[in-house]
Amino acid sequence: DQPASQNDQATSAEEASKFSHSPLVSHIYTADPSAHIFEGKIYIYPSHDIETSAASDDMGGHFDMKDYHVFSMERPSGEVIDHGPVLKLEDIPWASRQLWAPDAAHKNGKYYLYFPAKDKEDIFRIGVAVADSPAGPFKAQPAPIKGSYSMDPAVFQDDDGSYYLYFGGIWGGQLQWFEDGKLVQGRKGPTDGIPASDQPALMPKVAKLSGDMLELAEKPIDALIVDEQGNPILSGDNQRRFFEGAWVHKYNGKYYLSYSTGDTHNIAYGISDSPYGPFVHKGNVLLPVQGWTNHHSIVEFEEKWYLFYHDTELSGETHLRNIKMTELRYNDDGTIITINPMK
Ligand code: FUB
Repeated sequence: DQPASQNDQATSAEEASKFSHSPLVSHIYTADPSAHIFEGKIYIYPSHDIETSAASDDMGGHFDMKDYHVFSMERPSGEVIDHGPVLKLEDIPWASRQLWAPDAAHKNGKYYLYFPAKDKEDIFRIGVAVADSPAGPFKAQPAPIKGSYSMDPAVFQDDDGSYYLYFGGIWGGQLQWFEDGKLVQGRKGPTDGIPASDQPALMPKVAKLSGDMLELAEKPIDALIVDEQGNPILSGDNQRRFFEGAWVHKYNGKYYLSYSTGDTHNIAYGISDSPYGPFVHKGNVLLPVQGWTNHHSIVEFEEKWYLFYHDTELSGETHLRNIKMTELRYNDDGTIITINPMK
């Protein structure tokens, strides 16, 4: 009934405030946290931000990361253990620079780290590295995943044992340079290839992973994000269109695709009956945080849901971020209660 549920919400909000606004770690800068429950613990796979002399630009040159750390916690608000570094740029044969937002998956006793990096031609590709433990160390495959491009990989494991790879990001993520999976020659800048504002926006890509988790089992297709009328979100609809940082989770049998809107700094989401979409846009999971980028993951642990995200509280610099977590709650109709990180 109404009063009880309002009370419940107040209690949850107080609990949530125990973790929100506190960086999970402060000994290094971390960003883009992808969280999973492996072996009964919370594991977090973030980017490792570092100081750089690279210039700040609309292609994200100032995100110049060179390795990955993994973190674990026995429970929310528990001690955070740093297991890194677990994979270094110099040990990835095909990569040249910029280890951006990773994700991880588990299958048959092996752990897989999916990560973007620029190849020797300075084009983002997605690689995979394998470990026997969720805490690594991870060994990179000799080449990137065939047919992969752009960045921000996220792997969703469905209840039937299928794994789906979502990826893509515009501007510095280079998604706008590709058509039908092929690099279009001559595209160089952050907006070369971005559709006109009255045309459908570029969408995140989705493909099933192969049984060995190392390849795409099919050609990536658009994970379409549509409005309530079923029309694709338009390129000029900056408050709702996909920019980067796709994440998929399942709640009450429905698939939720959440993502960053980039230059409007929201984490928006849509809901679908299928992991391929179309995802009907429903609103925002998270409002803008301190810093330009907004990047998140959503995971269930012991029947509560958590949002992992980052901001720039520790440094005040967009490229030196710190990961955080807070509780995430749903309305009775399955929509997500928007989190305002500034409150
Ligand atoms: O961390 C580098 C890039 O910044 C990520 O890949 C994007 O999602 C944004 O957070």
